[in-house]
Amino acid sequence: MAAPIDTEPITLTRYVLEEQRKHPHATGDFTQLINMIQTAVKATSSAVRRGGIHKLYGISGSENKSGDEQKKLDVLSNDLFVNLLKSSYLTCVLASEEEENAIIVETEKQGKYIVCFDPLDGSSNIDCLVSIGSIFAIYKKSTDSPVVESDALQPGSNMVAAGYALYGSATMIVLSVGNGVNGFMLDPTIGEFILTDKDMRIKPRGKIYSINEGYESYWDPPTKEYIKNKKYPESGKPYGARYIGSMVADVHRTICYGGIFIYPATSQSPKGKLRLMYEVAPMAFLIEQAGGLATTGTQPILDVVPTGIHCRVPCFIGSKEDVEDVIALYKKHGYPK
Ligand code: P6P
Repeated sequence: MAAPIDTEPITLTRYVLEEQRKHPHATGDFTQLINMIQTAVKATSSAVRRGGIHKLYGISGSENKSGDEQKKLDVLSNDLFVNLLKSSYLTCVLASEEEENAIIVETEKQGKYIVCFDPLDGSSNIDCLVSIGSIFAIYKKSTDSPVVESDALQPGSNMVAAGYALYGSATMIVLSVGNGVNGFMLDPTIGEFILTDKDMRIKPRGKIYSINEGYESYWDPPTKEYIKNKKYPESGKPYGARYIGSMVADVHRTICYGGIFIYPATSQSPKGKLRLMYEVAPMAFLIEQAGGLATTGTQPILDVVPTGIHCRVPCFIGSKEDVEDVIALYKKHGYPK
């Protein structure tokens, strides 16, 4: 028996519209912007799920039988986000993981929003069907001067909204517009994102740590001591270890189950691997909106002023008390050096 059609669905569009009505001066632009992002996610979801059949997986520049150029999924997803955001007439700067320089939207199409995004994060996992995701952060242009790339270089504390799409066993958008965190599952039968996880909150302390243990020899002393404490606690049980290697999936599990996700500085990458603008800062915004914490070890992630659109930062994000343990260890080891 098919589930009955919900005649009163709280769709993502309806949720954002209701949030808009809480702001008397709202113009409806933000609602429209989220709708454009929704469309990019729906199209990316469709491509990800057809990937193998249409040879969209990590093959670059291959040609299908009809000679059409096959785009890699991450290139296809980037094209979708760029084209839909530009054609919204609501954006002025786009900073994408896939673009070396920020895209300055042509003057006649410019709007007040700046969107930083990783269109398909974890794309190295595509070919083995591990869950991947899209991540986005939304800012407002804060100057009246002509649009330049540096308009995007704002600290995460200026963020207007952030979200991610998880292309997992289902496709889900997790979004915060600064008023808590809500999860919306894509119902493919109606092509709408439906509110399924209202007011998502992260536990104050979890029982899971998530880090790539293969790089232990490269970690700094606070990280080494922290993970040792999780594996060999002075009292109580050790934490469980979970690492998918796809940030959106690891962070989503952390919000759902509690615990901590870590990509630390290493001797090989002193600033870590993950990028601030379109990976770490949006996830930090979401985690803190859900009641968690996000630090570089020595500084709140949302306070970090970007030095460039692809700058990297170490990150410890998750349950408040777990992240506070990390901060205490960095202080104990005399950081910042
Ligand atoms: P490592 C995927 O390539 C990614 O950008 C993130 O999604 C993920 O968290 C990280 O890199 C995994 O990196 O070095 O552990 O393979």
